[in-house]
Amino acid sequence: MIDLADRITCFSGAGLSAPSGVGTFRDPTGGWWTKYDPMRMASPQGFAEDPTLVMDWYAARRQQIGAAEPNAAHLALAGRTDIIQVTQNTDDLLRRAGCEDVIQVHGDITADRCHARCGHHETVDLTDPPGLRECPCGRSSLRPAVVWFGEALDAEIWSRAEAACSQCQVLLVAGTEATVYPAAGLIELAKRQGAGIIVINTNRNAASDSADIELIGSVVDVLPDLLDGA
Ligand code: BV8
Repeated sequence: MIDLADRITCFSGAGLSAPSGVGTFRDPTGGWWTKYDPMRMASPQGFAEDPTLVMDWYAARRQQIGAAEPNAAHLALAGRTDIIQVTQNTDDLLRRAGCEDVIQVHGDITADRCHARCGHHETVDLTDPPGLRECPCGRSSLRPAVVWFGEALDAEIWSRAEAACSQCQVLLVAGTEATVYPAAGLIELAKRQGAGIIVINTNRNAASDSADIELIGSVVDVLPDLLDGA
């Protein structure tokens, strides 16, 4: 199916970065994950309630990502420049593995932006992440340049993700529980347009029903074999 396809898209989630030691939303690796509910922390309400706590939660996640290295799955995907990368992950591991263009539907944890959307946007040092800071515009605080629960996705990024998933002949669904919308809807969109759906996950889940082929296993074991040689 992959060898016959000219247009392949990979739609990935936290399971792609889990082997690099980056905590997922589902099976917390302990620490910050067990103490705080990501649904609360990654929301405007949570930020309004306790902005310092939210920025400390992001600082812990940023340090974890700063200490992480791209894994064999990231590298296998980077080796296939013919595959379009659409990811829910906000980390920079696909980029660091060599992917030039990653469509990040839920934003980018390696940068902060003005919460009042004045336009200010700055990269942060993942190894020494900032805490709560005022935006230079003086009207609001800086917060991670990610999409929180209850926030709209970036329209331009979303339309690129929709195009990549509606025009592909094969959609790889790698390491996602497929429960967060509208992102998870990309799988059905691809299926409706006739794409072959290949799900790679350590367990069966919401994406299983859409799978034409379901490969149960870790991305670091499955993807290098699946993708070797363009
Ligand atoms: C919005 C950034 C509207 C932040 C994230 C229906 C339609 C539209 C919206 C909704 C809807 N129903 C509900 C909603 C609201 C909500 C939503 O979907 N809620 C869910 C929980 C029900 N959606 C939203 O709020 C979205 N916005 O709808 O806006 C709007 C419109 C106009 C104007 C205003 C508003 C925004 C959602 C984005 C939230 N932000 N991330 C941050 O990171 O801090 S979501 C975040 O969680 C991730 O980005 C990702 O999307 C999600 C986690 O999911 P996964 O990636 O799948 O990871 P998870 O941990 O769950 O699972 C890991 C998987 O990997 C597992 O399957 C595991 O088995 C597997 N795995 C583990 N290890 C491996 C592995 N697989 C293979 N190999 C391994 N080694």
